[in-house]
This record gives sequence, C-alpha cells and structure tokens, in this order.
Amino acid sequence: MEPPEPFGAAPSERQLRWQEMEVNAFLHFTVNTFTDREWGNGDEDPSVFNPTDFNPDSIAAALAGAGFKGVILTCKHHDGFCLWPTKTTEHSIAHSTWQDGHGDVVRDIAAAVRRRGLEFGVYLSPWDRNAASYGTPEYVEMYRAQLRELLTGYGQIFEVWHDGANGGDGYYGGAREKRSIDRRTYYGWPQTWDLIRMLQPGAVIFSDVGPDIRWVGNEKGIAPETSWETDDPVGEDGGPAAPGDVKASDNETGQFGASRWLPAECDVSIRPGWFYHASEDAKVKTPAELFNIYVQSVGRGANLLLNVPPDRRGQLHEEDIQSLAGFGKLLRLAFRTNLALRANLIPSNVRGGSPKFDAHKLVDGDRYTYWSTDDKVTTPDLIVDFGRQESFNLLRLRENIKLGQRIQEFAFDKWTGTKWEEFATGTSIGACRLVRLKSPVSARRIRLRITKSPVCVALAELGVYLGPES
Ligand code: FUL
Repeated sequence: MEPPEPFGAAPSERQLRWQEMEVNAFLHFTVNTFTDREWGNGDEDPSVFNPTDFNPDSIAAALAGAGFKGVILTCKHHDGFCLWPTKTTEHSIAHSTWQDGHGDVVRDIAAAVRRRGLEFGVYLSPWDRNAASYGTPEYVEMYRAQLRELLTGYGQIFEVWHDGANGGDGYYGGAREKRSIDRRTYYGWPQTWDLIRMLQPGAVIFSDVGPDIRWVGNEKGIAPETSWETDDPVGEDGGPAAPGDVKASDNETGQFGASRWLPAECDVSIRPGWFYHASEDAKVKTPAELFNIYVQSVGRGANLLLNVPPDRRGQLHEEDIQSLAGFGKLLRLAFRTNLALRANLIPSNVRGGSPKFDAHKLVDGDRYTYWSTDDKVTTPDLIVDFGRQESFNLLRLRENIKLGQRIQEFAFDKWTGTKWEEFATGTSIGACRLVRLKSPVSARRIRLRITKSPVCVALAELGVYLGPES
C-alpha cells in the first residue's frame, strides 16, 4: 500500500530536528547584567562585565534537569559587547579585566551545555550601538565576520538567532547619534544566510521571517489557538517582509497551505526583563505559569524559547532554579502515563486495510509512523476504548509532519453510557497539539473525530493524560 502524497510545504531535515527539540533556553547575559539595563548604549567600559563567580556547569545542570534540549546565548546584544575574544572589534571580553582578558563566555557555555547533552546556539544582534561603522557596508562585513568566528570556532551550532530590533540611537564609536537603516536591504540577508548554510548546514536560522523558523509575533511565549506551521510572511505595509519589518499578526497564526514550511518559535523571559535585575527576583514565573506557557506554545505546534538570565555572579538565581525544577517536574508528571496505550483503538478506516497505517502507530512513541486512511476518507474517526472508567484532562495529538500539515479541525467526544457527547474541539495540529481541559473528564470510551481536512490524515500520536490541574 502506497503512503499518502505529502500535502503542501513540508519541513527540511534541519527543521524536523529542531521541531523535535520543543523546549530550548535563552541566556541573556552581557554588560546590561551589570549596568541594570535592558538595552546598553554601546559606550560601556568592557570591564563592567565582571561576573564574580561564573559557573556555566551549574547553569547547564539546571537547564538539563528541567528537560531543555538546547541553549542559545546572546553572544552580542544591541550594545555590541562581544562575549568571545573576537578579532573584529575591541569592544569585547578580551579587553575587559575579567579573567585578565582571557575569558570566553561563548566557549565556556557551549562546553558546559554540551557536557549535559544539550545543543548550543548563538544570538548575534544585527544592530550594534557600539560599532563606528554601523550603517555602512563595512559593518555588514563585520557582522558576517563575527558570524564566521562563532560558526567556525565553537563546534556544532543548532540555531542562529537574528533579532529584529534594528537601528536607532547609539554610541557608534563616539558619534552618539541616531542611525536608521533600510531593514529590507541594508543587511543583505540572503548572502548572510548563504554563509550560515555553508558554515553550519545543520543549523536552523531564526528571524522574524525565517528562513527556517519564524518569530511568533509576540514576546509572551504564546502562539494563538490556531497556529499553522506554514506561512508566507509579508511586511508591515503589505510589501516584502524582512527581519524587523513583518506583519506580526500574520506571523502569529501563519497560514494553512502557505508555500513555506516556517514553524513558529515563542520567546519569553522567566522574568519581566530579558536581562537579570535584582529588583525582579520576586517576579519569576512560577512552574504553573511556565506549564501554561508550554501548553500554549509547544502545545500549538511551536517551540518554546524560555529566557533564564544569569545574574552578576554568572549563575542562575535561586528563584529561577527552583522554578525551572518545578516546571521540569510538572512536565514529567503530566506525560508519565498515556491512557491510550492500554486502550483498544478502533478507527473508522485504515489506509488499504494495511497494518503499516493502523491505529497502533498512534501509541508507538514514534513521531513519524502514523495512522492513515484511504485517499477519499478525509474525516475519519477513532474510538479509544479504555475498557474501564478513566479520568484525564490533557490530550496530545501529532501529525506526521513529514507529509505536511493536513488536518484543519478535529473534535473529541466522550461516551456517556447512552450517547456521544462532545467535550473539546480544535484546529491546527502539526508537530504537536495539546488540548487542556478546565477540569478532568471521566469516560470509558472517547472518540476523536477529524472534522476538516483537504486530504486523508497522517496522524502520528494520540496521548491521553491526567496532567496538572489548570
Ligand atoms: C528583542 C530585543 O530587543 C530584546 O532585548 C531581547 O533580546 C529579545 C529576545 O529580542 O528584540
């Protein structure tokens, strides 16, 4: 029996690998940590950067313990200070008194997270408020040279993160003026992305517009209820899109059937700010808040990029460590027991009647084996018979995204003893859809109905759990 034809755009290998990661951490750390600012001006003395007890292993341990898969470090934020000894500027760690100018935070964080089995990625701000050349073609060459250093000197990189904040006031080598650039043309993004592809072919590239990963359009860590894996971004005025010039509302939802596979990343900080401020120690998000964010990001087909900023010691603050540990525990508990594993699964149709596409593929733990139906059957259903009364409040669905995003709407019913009664409906599924119920539902049998899909289904996972209360 032939597998179904893929529908529309499909992910590249590097996008697939990234989507499997689901939860990554962001580390915002630079001179701002020491000046108590969110955006440095670019005139900071490099010696301001002076962690008193830098401990990358403790940072990596806290992140690994909470289940993070990758870590992205702000190697250079808008202030231009480089956390590695770059040859491109004197505004770097090599010109700081910290570790007598021999320190390299990029090297140390990369090594520590890899020791814990996590992958390492880089954030390099295109906007540089220190560089005298900012605004000229020379600066674009410098930005590319910095990328080249980061992408050749620090092992395998899983993600390259280009920020969308571009141009404005700054120090600019003493000029202290406002510099505006044309966001669409100045940086020559296509050439820069070619360079990244050449140096790190496995890395995904994030920006407001991709080319691999799109910004979700807000900094709350939340994708909308309906969020498609495909998108054709447009600029704020409806013209071509570029980093820093994108219609954020379109980015949030994506579009069903768009020409590019462009999954969303939801970035958010565990604290109100991106950098560490002692005044925010009492404002660290709780494990329950983080779990809610997870449900609304990963559970809507996106990845979560959670920022946890190191403090002036160069470690995560105890409040953040505790919250991360609690979040990790909630995740482990939530998905510990899949009630569908022991259930009898009764599909209304199986593609060609073939065991290759039967409903057991939904519970085999493999994201790419799948239940599929005959080409003509686009709205099948599946009865999940637990054989006894079970309570649950969290359901997980995954499509085999190698065949594109296919399903547009679905519903869940429970058997009351005399009839089927709908208890949840949903839209986009893609890599992951979580349905979280306000209170647990009890039933002997439930039914999944696919209610809208232009083509036959390719559903890879069904999970039924009793997770944390909402
Ligand atoms: C924004 C930046 O301006 C913030 O400082 C932070 O780095 C955030 C992740 O992206 O555009």
